[in-house]
Amino acid sequence: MGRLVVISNRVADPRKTAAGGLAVALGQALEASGGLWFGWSGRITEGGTPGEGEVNRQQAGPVQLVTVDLCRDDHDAYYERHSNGVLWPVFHYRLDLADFDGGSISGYRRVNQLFALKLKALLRPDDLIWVHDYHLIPLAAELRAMGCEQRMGFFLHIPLPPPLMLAALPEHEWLMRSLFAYDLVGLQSEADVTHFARYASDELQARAEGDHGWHAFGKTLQVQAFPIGIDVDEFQALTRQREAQDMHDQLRREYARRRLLVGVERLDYSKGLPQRLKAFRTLLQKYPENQGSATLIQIASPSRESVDAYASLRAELESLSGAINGEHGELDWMPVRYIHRNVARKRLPGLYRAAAVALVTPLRDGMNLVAKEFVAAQDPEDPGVLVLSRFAGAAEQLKEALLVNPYDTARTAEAIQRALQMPLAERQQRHQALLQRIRTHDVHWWRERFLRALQATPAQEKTV
Ligand code: GDG
Repeated sequence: MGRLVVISNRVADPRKTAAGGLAVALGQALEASGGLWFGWSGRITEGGTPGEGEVNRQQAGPVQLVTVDLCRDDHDAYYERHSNGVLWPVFHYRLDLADFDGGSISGYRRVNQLFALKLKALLRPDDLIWVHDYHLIPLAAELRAMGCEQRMGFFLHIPLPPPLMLAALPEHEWLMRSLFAYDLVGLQSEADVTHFARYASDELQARAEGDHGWHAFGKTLQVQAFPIGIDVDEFQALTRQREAQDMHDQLRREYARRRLLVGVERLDYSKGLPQRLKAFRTLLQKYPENQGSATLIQIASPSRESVDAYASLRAELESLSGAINGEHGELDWMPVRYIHRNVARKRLPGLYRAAAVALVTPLRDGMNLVAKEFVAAQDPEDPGVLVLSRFAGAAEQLKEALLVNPYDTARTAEAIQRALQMPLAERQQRHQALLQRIRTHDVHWWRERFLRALQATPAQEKTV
């Protein structure tokens, strides 16, 4: 394999554990090839010129980290308004939350051009290029326009919606056409691949070619599902560490005679948090044995606070958890422990392991790694139960979870009750099957499968 070049909006130092499984997994592949990781520095410069940015270089062992600063205008337009204000909601089926007028296709494109220009100067002819996520969809098209002929792959971490939903994007044709500048596009689930196929044939008049190929604009693009996983070994090692064990022991002591449920996510409207709290409230109302016992620890870590939809969601969650505690709380017990703060990664496995039930109930999610982390952290002798939304990409794989429709709060409450009462033998059986699945399809499997498929793409004319 040639040198691997990874491009993503944010660049993490793979040597730091806080970076998480994806950074570690990509870091390993980058290390093996003496690779390069390129993206935004996280720095915003005041008063800079749009379309320009300082380049920073740093060496992390054998891996080169190269980042670009963005001026305030570029950052707002590309990242906040277009990527997070338009693309994120549309790709999560939330046309109602997309701020189409506030979006900035020109800012989005300008930053992709800036990245392409800075990256091009660093590329070698035999590099293997792997671009990540919705911020950078047109990057390959920009690189091709500058004459780059390397193999290029793209992985979309979020869902790809059905064609008529994508068609709500004023520039959908331009955006989807720009995918044809890649040699390989990886999506999280088979549902996403089906949506791509329908879009490609209906809107772009592309022709299917072979098992995964789509031919249009004189090019063939391979499109396949590569469901992302976690580093199970790394997460289990984290589970055995002191911080996680202390967290676990402390919670087990505190909840010795109670039942603990857990939810962990960024505070995001895709994650179904209000629906989850409502289902939990129904659980307390409908099954009174949970009164004084079932406690939901909900971590909703701060995210994208400058986007309006996130601020109103935050207010809604505060009001709902306050209402549930007001209605059901007792002098010595509160049903919802709602935490709008970031929890240290080292403590998460302890929290997962102490819980009898995890509620992973997004309205739409590319994959959802929390579901997999929860499974990895369980004690196989006495495992907790995963309640999982059928609308998470992970539901295609994790069939032994209790699958729910999060919009149906009554049935979700029933599923939570079933989870709380599940006999040990059934819990063990389900957990064993889930663990085997996340182990076989871990993040290393994902990375290797993607890179192998990228290398195997046929050589062809590169311009689109
Ligand atoms: C996108 C897609 C896809 C969460 N709160 C805290 C914290 N986390 C960690 C979790 C997990 C990660 O963040 C979240 O990953 P998810 O997969 O659940 O969700 P997104 O952030 O939306 O990720 C998603 C993923 O990309 C990968 O392709 O699965 O569908 O939306 O690792 O543990 N970590 C710490 N404190 C927190 O408070 N330390």
